[in-house]
Amino acid sequence: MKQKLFIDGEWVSPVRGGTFPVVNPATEEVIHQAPAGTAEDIDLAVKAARRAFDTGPWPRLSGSERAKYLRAIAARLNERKHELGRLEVIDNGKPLPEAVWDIEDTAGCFSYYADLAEELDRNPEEIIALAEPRFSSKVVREPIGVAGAIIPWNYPLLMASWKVAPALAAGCTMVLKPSELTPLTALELAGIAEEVGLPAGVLNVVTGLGPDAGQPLSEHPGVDKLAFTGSVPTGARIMAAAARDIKNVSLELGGKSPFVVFADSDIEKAVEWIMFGIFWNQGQVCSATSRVLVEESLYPALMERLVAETAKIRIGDGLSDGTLLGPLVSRGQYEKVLGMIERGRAEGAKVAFGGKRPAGLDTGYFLEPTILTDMNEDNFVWREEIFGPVVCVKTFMDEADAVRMANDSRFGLAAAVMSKDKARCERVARAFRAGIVWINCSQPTFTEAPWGGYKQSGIGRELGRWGLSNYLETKQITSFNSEEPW
Ligand code: TXE
Repeated sequence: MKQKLFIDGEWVSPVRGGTFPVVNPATEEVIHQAPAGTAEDIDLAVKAARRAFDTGPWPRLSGSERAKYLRAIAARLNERKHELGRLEVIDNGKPLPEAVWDIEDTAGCFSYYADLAEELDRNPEEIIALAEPRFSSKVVREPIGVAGAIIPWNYPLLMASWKVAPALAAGCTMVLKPSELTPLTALELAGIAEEVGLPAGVLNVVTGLGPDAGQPLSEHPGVDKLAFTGSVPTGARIMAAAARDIKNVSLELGGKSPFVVFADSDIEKAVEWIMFGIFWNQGQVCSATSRVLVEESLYPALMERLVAETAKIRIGDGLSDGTLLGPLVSRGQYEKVLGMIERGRAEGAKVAFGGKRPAGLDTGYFLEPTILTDMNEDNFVWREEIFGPVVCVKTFMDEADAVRMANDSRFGLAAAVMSKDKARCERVARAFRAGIVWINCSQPTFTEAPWGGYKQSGIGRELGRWGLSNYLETKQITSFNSEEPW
């Protein structure tokens, strides 16, 4: 495990020399002391990224040349996926197969943006048709500059790749600040960048606490663009900091994503997607299927099957064979989720399953998979992001009722609908006020497709070509081509 920050191609100790403990959430043991970067380290990192952008080779390389580095990073990630997956498990708590899957997706993200970097060479400019024939105009895309990325703890390396890969593909340089809860794999990514010979200053990784390292990064005048994934209050703080010198921002914030299940649905399939949607990654997923809306006539049968299947989930250390549900990421998150369940009960919700620490697991931030029912629409648990393995189930009367309830949220990240009636699925999909909509499934995520939310779920889109656009400026170059006077 790395002990130092990665700034300007060098491994350096934080200027103030501090560290912070990294805890394995399954055992509650301190497994590492990570370097605690502060404003001084952020300043050094931003200046290094600035030099690398303003005078270094990186933005001046062709897209195909940059793609070679991205592919080399992808190859190293794939070679080390089991080792990096284990590191992710002891840092975050997720089951090992999920963690290895994350690393494969991370590598896939670097490969995908390598393709898009090459495509930049194939389409270097776009000619614009002008009504005025004496002029001609073309549009070129250029890297936006120095990007600051602040990322969360639920998919530590994968969330890094959603920002690092498109930024590097575009020709930007970057300062990456991982979550203090899961700093380990971001430092490994820095090691991989060093191994593949990425020029100094192109990728800098500064670990540290949010207010000590994240805040100075969001306020630094040398940063041109901020990309953030995390909570709404922190996103608002970052946006306010960015407003001071009009930095470009993209934000991926929370969600309270509905899954509308019509009565003609196959119950087994519905149960499978609900469980995948809310228990995968312990429900610590921004797009988690946290509100299930079931057509009234299907409710008793669906609940019976959902409770029966949920009872079979094996809870334990993510490194143990067969674990399906690991611990929550931290004591803070564990207490927050338990507190929310209590508040939901106090406001009238019933616990159909779970709701407490599993018997026999006295150490670690373990929580039973939890199903809540019978809450009012104004119940806290129905309205607020829980970010744990807790699903709220309610009934609806008809399609209009379902759409109204689904959209009655300050969030709009994702939504899903299940029915055998294709026309109805399409209609409901269009009616959802959400950036990601699934039909007859919930959660599958593809690097090629745009990811991001409506309303308070954020601004902008990651992944796909939209993700690359986050890191590109658009420039028009217009020429006057006539010998006649204007
Ligand atoms: O998030 P924060 P936390 C939600 C989820 C969770 C809650 C709190 O509901 O329970 O947020 O989690 C950095 N300036 N999501 O406290 O604070 C911080 O160091 C700049 C949803 O972990 O948003 C970390 O790197 N940066 C979400 C990152 O912000 C600051 C994923 C995220 O932390 C900062 C995670 C500051 N002032 C939590 N303060 C999703 N959408 O996927 C903190 N940070």
